[in-house]
Amino acid sequence: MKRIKLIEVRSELGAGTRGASMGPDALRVACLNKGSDYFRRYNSVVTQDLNHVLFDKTPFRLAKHIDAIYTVQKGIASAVEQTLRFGEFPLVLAGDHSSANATIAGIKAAYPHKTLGVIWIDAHADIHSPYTTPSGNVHGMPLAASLGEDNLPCQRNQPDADTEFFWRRLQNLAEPGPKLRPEHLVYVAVRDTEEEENAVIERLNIKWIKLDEFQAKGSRRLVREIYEHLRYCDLVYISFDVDSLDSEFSKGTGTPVEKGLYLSEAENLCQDLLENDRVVCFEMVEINPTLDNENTMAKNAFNILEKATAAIERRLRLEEVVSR
Ligand code: Z70
Ligand code: MN
Ligand code: MN
Ligand code: MN
Repeated sequence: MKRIKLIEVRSELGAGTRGASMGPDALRVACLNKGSDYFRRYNSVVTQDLNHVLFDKTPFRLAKHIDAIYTVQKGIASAVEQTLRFGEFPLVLAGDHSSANATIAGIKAAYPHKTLGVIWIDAHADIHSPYTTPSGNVHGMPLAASLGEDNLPCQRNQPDADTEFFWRRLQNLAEPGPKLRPEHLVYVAVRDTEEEENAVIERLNIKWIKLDEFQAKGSRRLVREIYEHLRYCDLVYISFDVDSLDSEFSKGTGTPVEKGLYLSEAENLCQDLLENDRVVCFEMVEINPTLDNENTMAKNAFNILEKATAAIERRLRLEEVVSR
């Protein structure tokens, strides 16, 4: 790949609290205040948002605004696919985490015959479906959509036919069928889950690295283990939800959760993960400046983003040398 391209997703339709659509802009402000040329260095594309529908009451109680989210996701998937086809590295800065289903679909659309691994750094497992969701917030569902999983053994809701229609569309975004296999998914720092999620994680035997294991082994060793687990994957996508950080550093997100990553741990983790040449996409989500004080969340996230980006750059330069 030649260079990095930023894909900015100013949507918050999948979140339960308002404001995450301003996350990418909060990162821009953090960049300007730091005197960094980050957002001048990279080309960026902004995908279509439909945030005006937030002023309407959604008929989809078990997957709020899923009709508009489907439209937003088509835009994200096509931007990610185009970026990869153009030989560039898509770095997605999104509002709410429902975007990740579209990012995954876009990667699979660009590389239909390759096996994709996903590293999910988050306080949450985001593996609910409309059949199990406690909230109806679609940012709690992207992995179930990508896996093609409904988790019917744990069913506790009965979505109506229209909800099911759009849920199938999300599961079949860009191309029909599941985009991800459960053995190719790794959770890091996930610590706030519901019973239904625990059950499906166990049934599918998904690898789950908890904080104490990360801290005991250290980033380097953990990263080696993660890539060993993903050894049959041709490509890897890394999804970074800022609520993976300890709540001390993440007041400016919808649901801060205690006992999370320290800033330096997140920086090292992202840096070590991104040095692997199978990584084709990185995403950062869920910054909500309206819940914050003095843009602290975005400042913290921007520092991580700079470290992550530097690791991608090192890799791209190496590839360039090798290909010459
Ligand atoms: C809960 C639900 C959630 C944030 C995802 C929470 C989901 N499991 N929260 N991202 N910030 O409602 O599905
Ligand atoms: Mn998430
Ligand atoms: Mn989360
Ligand atoms: Mn919870």
